[in-house]
Amino acid sequence: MTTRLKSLGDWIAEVAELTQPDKIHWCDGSEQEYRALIDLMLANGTLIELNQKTYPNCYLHRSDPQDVARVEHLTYVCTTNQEDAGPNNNWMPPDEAKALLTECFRGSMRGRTMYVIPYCMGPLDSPYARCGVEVTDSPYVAANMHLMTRMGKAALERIERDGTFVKGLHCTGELDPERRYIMHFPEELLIMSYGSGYGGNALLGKKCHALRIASWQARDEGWLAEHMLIVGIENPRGETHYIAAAFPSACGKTNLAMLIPPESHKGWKVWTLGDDIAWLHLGEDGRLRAINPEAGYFGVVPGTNRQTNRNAFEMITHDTIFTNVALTADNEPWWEEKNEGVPVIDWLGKPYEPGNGPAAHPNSRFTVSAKQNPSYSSLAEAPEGVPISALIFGGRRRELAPLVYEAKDWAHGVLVGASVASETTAAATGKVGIVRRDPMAMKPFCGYNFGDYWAHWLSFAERSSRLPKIFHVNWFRRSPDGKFLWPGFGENLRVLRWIIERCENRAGAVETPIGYLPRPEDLDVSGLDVSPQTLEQLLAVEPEQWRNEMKDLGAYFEQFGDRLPKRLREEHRRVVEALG
Ligand code: OXD
Ligand code: MN
Repeated sequence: MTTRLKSLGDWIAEVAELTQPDKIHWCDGSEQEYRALIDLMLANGTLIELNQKTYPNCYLHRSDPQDVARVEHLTYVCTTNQEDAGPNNNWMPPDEAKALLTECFRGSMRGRTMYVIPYCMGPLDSPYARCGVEVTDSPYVAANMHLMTRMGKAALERIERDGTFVKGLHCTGELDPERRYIMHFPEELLIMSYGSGYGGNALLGKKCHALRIASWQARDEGWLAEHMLIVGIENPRGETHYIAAAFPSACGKTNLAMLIPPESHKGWKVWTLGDDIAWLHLGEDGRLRAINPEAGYFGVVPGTNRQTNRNAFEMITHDTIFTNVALTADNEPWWEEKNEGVPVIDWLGKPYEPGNGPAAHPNSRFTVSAKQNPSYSSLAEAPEGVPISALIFGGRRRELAPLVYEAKDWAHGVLVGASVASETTAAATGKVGIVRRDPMAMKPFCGYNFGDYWAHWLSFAERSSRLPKIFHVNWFRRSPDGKFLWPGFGENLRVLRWIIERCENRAGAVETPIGYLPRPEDLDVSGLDVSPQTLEQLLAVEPEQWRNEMKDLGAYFEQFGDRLPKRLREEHRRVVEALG
């Protein structure tokens, strides 16, 4: 396979000249090709075959122990003007960044095969989909891209028709954490990633393209690329509302996206469209419509069990690539809170010793095609996407944020999104458990200045009067003695139900300075081990804590200077005044 698109052919020739691979393989996306990639990795030891009786077509990959998460401090947005990347991004002048990376890439594929992966983010026939081509020397990346994107022949045909694509150049390199760079050049629709094989750094369709580059394209073209799951919630009357929800990494997006209604909610169903990224466009009717640009899940494994996420638990029993999990004596994958089996080999391949820390890496992952999900929505492939009734923001906060609240209007909702803060998790390198600001859960992913991004969000109110309502949730609030107040997981449907019923003007609420909250009687907690006192704690708005929060948010906003939209400042002031 080659291409009739000259710009693509020329770019591949240029990359091959620079990197000097032994062979060039154009991926066609076929099952035979996937099989051959797996066989190659089994033969060279990059993959380990798992128990094929209980886990057919499942494999384990052990990454370099120093290459297990996204590296935000080595991720750059290289725009001509530093102001355009904003204080929310690391920045380097494009020429300097390219010169640095060109030296890394020079001759870097000698002795290796270069895979050319044409891919399409979004359904192939969707006007909202956008394409890219990733060039990589990693068969692990090629196999993961097969599961995560629509890649190969059909994507190439679309690229040739469109005549445009995002360029993504990836090389595994020496895996030296000191020589690792994830660079974005949004003005040229170009990504260069060197020195890491980890998903978020190396599967360029995901965070690099579908969020950082796409958020830039979206601003230019009038849409939004967001770090959001998409689900359909069907009530017992057979009506389905679609919602999109943004949470920082490893805060349970995959679990929420595959939620199984609890016993108390017979007749309710949850349909998954996406677990990580949503592209949102205004439809002709003024409603916001969502597509999931991805075709698979790259989910956090630890914590997945029959109770927390039965759909995922079943989905990953076949045709799955595991990365950095532990092994049982029966050669089955094992992870913390799997609640069955016993680990004997840890994620590093060493005999498991409880004193050495967790058996599976806390950021160990599964890669799997979305089609394996038992709750996969029949509209997941709809080219026009689904209409969104509610947008939800959430964070992992042990105090302050109540279980749920509703923004007063769109502009206030933008403030609510901009105020997201969360305890850090193992999805990125660095300290875990520190509260940091993560506006719209996009801190690591917004490809331009947050000030301009909020202005773009605000502008939607001028373009439509049928926008979704905006909410904030916090499943992670704790009692003073550190216990989670809310049971979470399937029971989160009770909160989603209030949200949906608010969208239908059928649920009650009380107005507070931070937004509308359910009164205790507005939430159905029947059959739950949640006492009236606990519910009160879950729904409490502590003015003193909120005054401090707003002060902190105000100080955070200052760094955006003139780029901070006036309207956002006004919304902030309004809440501060209401808090007294
Ligand atoms: C992810 C992340 O992998 O957000 O989805 O880190
Ligand atoms: Mn994510």
